[in-house]
Amino acid sequence: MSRSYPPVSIIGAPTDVGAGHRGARLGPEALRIAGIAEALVARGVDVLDRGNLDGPRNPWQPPVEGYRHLDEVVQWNRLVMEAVLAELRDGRMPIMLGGDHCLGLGSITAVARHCRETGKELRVLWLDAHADFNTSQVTPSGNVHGMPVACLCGLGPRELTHLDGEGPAIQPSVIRQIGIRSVDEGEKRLVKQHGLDVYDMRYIDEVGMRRAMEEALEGVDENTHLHVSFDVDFLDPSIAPGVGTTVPGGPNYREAQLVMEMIADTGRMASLDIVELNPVLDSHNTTAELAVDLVESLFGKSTLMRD
Ligand code: EXY
Ligand code: MN
Ligand code: MN
Ligand code: MN
Repeated sequence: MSRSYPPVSIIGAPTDVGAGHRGARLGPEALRIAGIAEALVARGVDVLDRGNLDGPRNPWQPPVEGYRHLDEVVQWNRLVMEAVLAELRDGRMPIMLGGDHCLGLGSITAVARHCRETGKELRVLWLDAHADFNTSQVTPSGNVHGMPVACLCGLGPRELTHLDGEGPAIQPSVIRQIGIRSVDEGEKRLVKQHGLDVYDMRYIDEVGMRRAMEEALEGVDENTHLHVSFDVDFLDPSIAPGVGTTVPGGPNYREAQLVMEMIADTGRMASLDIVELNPVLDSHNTTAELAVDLVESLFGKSTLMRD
């Protein structure tokens, strides 16, 4: 029996204020051109494309006290938070098209608030080559796309850790990080200190993607709101060159599909970010097309033979 999905709202957040390369601001258009909306409609999903949010331009300045473009990052994240929360309150599934990964902060702050309002248990799957757990003290770059998980857990400037005016959005215990293979030295100490649940590539090599995902999804049930934050640099650069921060040794095509298929099997995904796609670095939009292919699997495409 094929599954039915809640209505989806696509929200474009075209900015690279949190990144060290420019170009992720073009991500939403590249994903639209790769046919993200049409692919979901073909899966029987009701899709509304809300267009793009309109935030500040990228001033392209060096970091100040450990953060680049903090004011702009705060403004973009407020916009994302409000847009995502409005969709959730309307009973829709927001798909936030970044933009760089600093926007996961706004998106997940909204999701966490919605979970508090509805009594759902939040589980965040952070698919990424990076842990994104830097702070201004340990960051090697000052780029806020390397910090959103830390900010969500309360480590960072108050404007970001209290984005919705309340406390930090989440506890580290709600996060499962998959595909990690690049963590800075100071960041590593923080990840350990805060007990993040990390399924790094070494672990995936040793036990296989299936078991890693079974563990990451353990405990997900009918009361879970599953949020997927998909940083496209999660994928091996040989299949996904269109990102600013490639790291070799990521999941291959089938491993990535399996991740998405196992998420689809839970039937609990209720919000999604697709971030860090940089069309300037892509070749013929192939990375965007791969991202759309994987989104189709998130919506049950590859489970066809098991229906
Ligand atoms: N850890 C590095 C930094 O903080 O500068 C690189 C972060 C890249 C973050 C990306 C997109 O996930
Ligand atoms: Mn809901
Ligand atoms: Mn990231
Ligand atoms: Mn990354």
